[in-house]
Amino acid sequence: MFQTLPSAAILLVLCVFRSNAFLGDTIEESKWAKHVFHLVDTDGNGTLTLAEVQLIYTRFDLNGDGQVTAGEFIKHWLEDDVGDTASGYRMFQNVDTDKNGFFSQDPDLTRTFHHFDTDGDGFVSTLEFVLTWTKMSL
Ligand SMILES: [Ca+2]
Ligand SMILES: [Ca+2]
Ligand SMILES: [Ca+2]
Repeated sequence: MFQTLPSAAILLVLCVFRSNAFLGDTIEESKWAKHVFHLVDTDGNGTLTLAEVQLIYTRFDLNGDGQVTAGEFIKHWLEDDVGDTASGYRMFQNVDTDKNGFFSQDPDLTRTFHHFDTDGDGFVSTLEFVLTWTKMSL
C-alpha cells in the first residue's frame, strides 16, 4: 500500500502534466491557425477559396520560379510568424503531397486545399481550417 502509493501519485502527476502539455500545444496551434486563416482570407469573408490560397502561394515562392522549396517555405513561415521551424517543416512535409521536395501549385496546392475542405463544398471555413491545420502541424 505505502509502496504503491508514491508511484501511483507520480503516474497521476505525469498524466496531468502530459495532458496539459498537449492541450497547451493545441491551443498554441489553433492560435497560429487563426492567424494564418486571416492572412489567407484576403477578402475577409470568413471562408477561403482556392484563388485566395493561390495568391498566398505566390508569396511563399520567394524566387518566383513556380516551385516552393522547404527553404523558401520555412523562411516565409518564420517571417509571417505562423509557427516555429519544427512546425513549419512538418507542415511542408504535409503539403508536399507528391514528396518530390517541392511544394508546387499542381498537384500539391490543389490537393492540400481539398484536404482542408473536409465537407467538399469548395470553400474552407475557419473551423475546417483550424482543425486540419492543427492536425497537420502537430
Ligand atoms: Ca475569403
Ligand atoms: Ca521557388
Ligand atoms: Ca468546406
